[in-house]
Amino acid sequence: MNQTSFLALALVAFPLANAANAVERSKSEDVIISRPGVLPSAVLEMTDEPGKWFKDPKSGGSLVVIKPGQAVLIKMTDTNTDHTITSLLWQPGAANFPVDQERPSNASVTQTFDKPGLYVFTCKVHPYMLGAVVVDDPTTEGLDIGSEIQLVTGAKVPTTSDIAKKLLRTFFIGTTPTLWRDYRTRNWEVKFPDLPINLAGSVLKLSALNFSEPNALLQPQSPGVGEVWVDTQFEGVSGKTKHGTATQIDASN
Ligand SMILES: [Cu+2]
Repeated sequence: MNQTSFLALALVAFPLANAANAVERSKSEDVIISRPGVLPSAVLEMTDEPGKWFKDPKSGGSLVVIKPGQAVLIKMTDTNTDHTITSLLWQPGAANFPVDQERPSNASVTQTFDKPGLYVFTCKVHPYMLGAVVVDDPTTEGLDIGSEIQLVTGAKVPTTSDIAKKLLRTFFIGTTPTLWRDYRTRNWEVKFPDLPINLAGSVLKLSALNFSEPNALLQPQSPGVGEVWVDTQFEGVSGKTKHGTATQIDASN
């Protein structure tokens, strides 16, 4: 094939491939959204925006609160990449759980939640992507986190345990860029809102999980050799619309 006919083929094939994608995309979404009797009460939209990987279009946050029996639509209409919608932790015994899309795609999910408590989703390709649903029983005090959480590792832990509190902290820090650690400041101050949460019937404020840690940089004991490459999909750079950087560091300096 000569160059001209290759170019012509590429020009024809490219829009066709895009059109095929678009058709498939809307088809899969339509099928899921129009599932009889399941109308989502909230939406989490997967994005390429650092921290806002699963974004509630209403609040801009990564957590939606619904009532038992309601459904959430998790959709991938605002991302350039394929993902999976996968449960990271959920309520033990909850119907239709865990959720796991085996392969990355852009297929949406409408998920119904019956049991009050916390549910966290991630993407198997990008495990830092986190989004949460709290199924809140309106008759109880505070936001229902549940009494236990089932982890994807197979372990089941009480929500009052240190590991559960660590996971809560990790979720809220990971999805709130203003809480990310900044070594230019003296201390890493993590302050959460005074939001009442209900852990196994005991109500405490999310701010009880606040902490402060010194931002001390440790000097290596022996000089480095060669180069270190730091690759991040989080970092924004002015003038670039897509996030992500690769930084080369001379380890001997
Ligand atoms: Cu992903």
